[in-house]
Amino acid sequence: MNKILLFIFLIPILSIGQNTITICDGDSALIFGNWETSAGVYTNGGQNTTLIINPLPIITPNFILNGNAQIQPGNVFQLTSANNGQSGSVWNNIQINLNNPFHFNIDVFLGCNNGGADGIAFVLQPVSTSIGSQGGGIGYAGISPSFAVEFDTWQNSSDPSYDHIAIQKNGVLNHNGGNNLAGPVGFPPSNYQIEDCQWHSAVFKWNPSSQTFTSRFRWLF
Ligand SMILES: [Ca+2]
Ligand SMILES: [Ca+2]
Repeated sequence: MNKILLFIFLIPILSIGQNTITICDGDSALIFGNWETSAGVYTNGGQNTTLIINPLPIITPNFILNGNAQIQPGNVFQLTSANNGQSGSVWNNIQINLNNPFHFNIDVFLGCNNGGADGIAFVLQPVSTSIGSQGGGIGYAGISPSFAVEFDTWQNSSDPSYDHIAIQKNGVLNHNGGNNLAGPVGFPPSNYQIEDCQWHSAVFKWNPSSQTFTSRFRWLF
């Protein structure tokens, strides 16, 4: 079947040594030796740095769009439209420092048709801002090293029959091997098909002190 692909990636922003630093809400920036998360002007006595928390991340130059990805009104990245054979990615071009925490809360729209595919993934990777994959690869197949939270809406060989979330590493989507770090888990109730024409909230959170990554997904409306 010729399937459409949806996938996403947002790498948190880290900027050092600039007079003005813009970060996404939830990220942090190193300013004069301290990791700051609040907007404001920070000083070391002779030098000032302004930190801006950007509530509209699509207007920053740090996001790189590939394939069929487009910016849509309402601060939205559309990775693919509801047509066959599409793929798209959005990467942030500044790498995050995992010695520091991040907490991203994004909204996800997974379509209106259970016959659509293949899903979306939140991916951390240091390789490139121009890579991706199509179809059942959900955009991150073959990217190594990488860390991906997939929202898989189409059953492939190792997938359960229902839509699911799983955490996979190194661009391997097989849920039966050692690259499957968590899941797959279905969407309640009763392993629901998630293409419900609704926006959903997804949270990705990293705690370097406890070395714990947390992902949450819920209905917004
Ligand atoms: Ca589905
Ligand atoms: Ca799949």
